[in-house]
Amino acid sequence: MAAACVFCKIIKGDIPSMKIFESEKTFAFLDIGPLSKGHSLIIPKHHGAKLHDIPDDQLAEVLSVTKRIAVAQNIEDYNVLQNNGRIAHQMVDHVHFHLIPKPNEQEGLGITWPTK
Ligand code: DGP
Repeated sequence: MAAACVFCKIIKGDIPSMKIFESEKTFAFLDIGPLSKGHSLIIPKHHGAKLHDIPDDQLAEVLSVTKRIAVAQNIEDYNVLQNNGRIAHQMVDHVHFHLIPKPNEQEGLGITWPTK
């Protein structure tokens, strides 16, 4: 745990979040600024800024949980994204995997388009 880390505070419950999953090593919650409905973040409880800072067993479980959430959401199309460093658009220095559903564009807009 890192005292000043926003994601460590979320794990501890000091900052509220919409929790999806929690185990001994892994935590998952909804992104505060979702790019699509169900955009979630899956993180190791071990604090580390970048991918190479995380022990293999923690990384393995994070990826497995990411897959299980995708299956549970029943989504066919999605992106899994993981940023390292400012130039690569990492804003929170605690490793996290984004799971971003890519809804059918018509459904995503909430519009029923005519088929003909
Ligand atoms: P990245 O650019 O890869 O570091 O993405 C960081 C993500 O973290 C961004 O999509 C917004 C999300 N985020 C930042 N602060 C909070 C927070 O306090 N709560 C939640 N749920 N998400 C947060």
